[in-house]
Amino acid sequence: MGVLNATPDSFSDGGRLPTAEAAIAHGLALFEAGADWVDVGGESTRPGASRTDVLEERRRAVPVVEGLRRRGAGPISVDTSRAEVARAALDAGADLVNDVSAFRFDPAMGPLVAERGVPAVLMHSRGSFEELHREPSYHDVGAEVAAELGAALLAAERAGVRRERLIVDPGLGFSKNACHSLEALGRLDALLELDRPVLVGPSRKSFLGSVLDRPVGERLFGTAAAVAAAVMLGAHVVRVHDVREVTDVTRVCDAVLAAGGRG
Ligand code: PMM
Repeated sequence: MGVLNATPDSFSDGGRLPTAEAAIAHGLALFEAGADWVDVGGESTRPGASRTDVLEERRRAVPVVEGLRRRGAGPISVDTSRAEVARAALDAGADLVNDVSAFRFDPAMGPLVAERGVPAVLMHSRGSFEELHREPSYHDVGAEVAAELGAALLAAERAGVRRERLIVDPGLGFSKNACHSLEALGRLDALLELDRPVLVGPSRKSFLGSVLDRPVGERLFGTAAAVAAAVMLGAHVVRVHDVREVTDVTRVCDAVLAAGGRG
């Protein structure tokens, strides 16, 4: 899954794609580089970010979805926790919804995803938007993240979404300090028990910076290592900025797994 942030302020790539045309060209390049899927976002969730105006979020994301679709590219997800933005993006041709709040922020999100019959990513986080990067305490990160995502799956099902359309994500860097993120990644086995595909987003994140003591621009090998760990531990999808390089990593991991490398 390639990351396409149409935002001026995302933590690692904010402001690099100032126009819809630049974002569309980058999205096409991500597919060209090997992405099976591109994730378009119009609101930064970086530490300290405040909420983007909903009209502004739509204005950033929807033309990019529309432009990619017009050029025949896809599948495309929209990275949003607002039903209004998700609806407009789905109308413009998005195939699925990626919600960092697992439908917690907007009560209309579950019913929308149910009505449209599209897949969705439920990412683990705790608290409000402003609290996304607060560090809650955990006794057992793996078990608690799995239990809370299990509850999110049930809530989505209650809203009418079919369980087989849902993907779960431990939410590395959200509501977690560096140790929590490493533990959530190391305990992917707990998420696999939910019997849903698992998506992991380690790309350039600060937990890699804490292990390596490197700034955001120097975390490619760290990202590659986290991706390799995730795939070998059973992840099905990885969300990354550096698609060309990471595709080599996932292909080699897949080849090792196919050769009998799993445990
Ligand atoms: N991380 C970010 C944004 N959206 N969505 C999912 N499902 N998983 C993630 O880990 C995730 C996400 C923040 O990273 P970015 O600013 O580089 O997009």
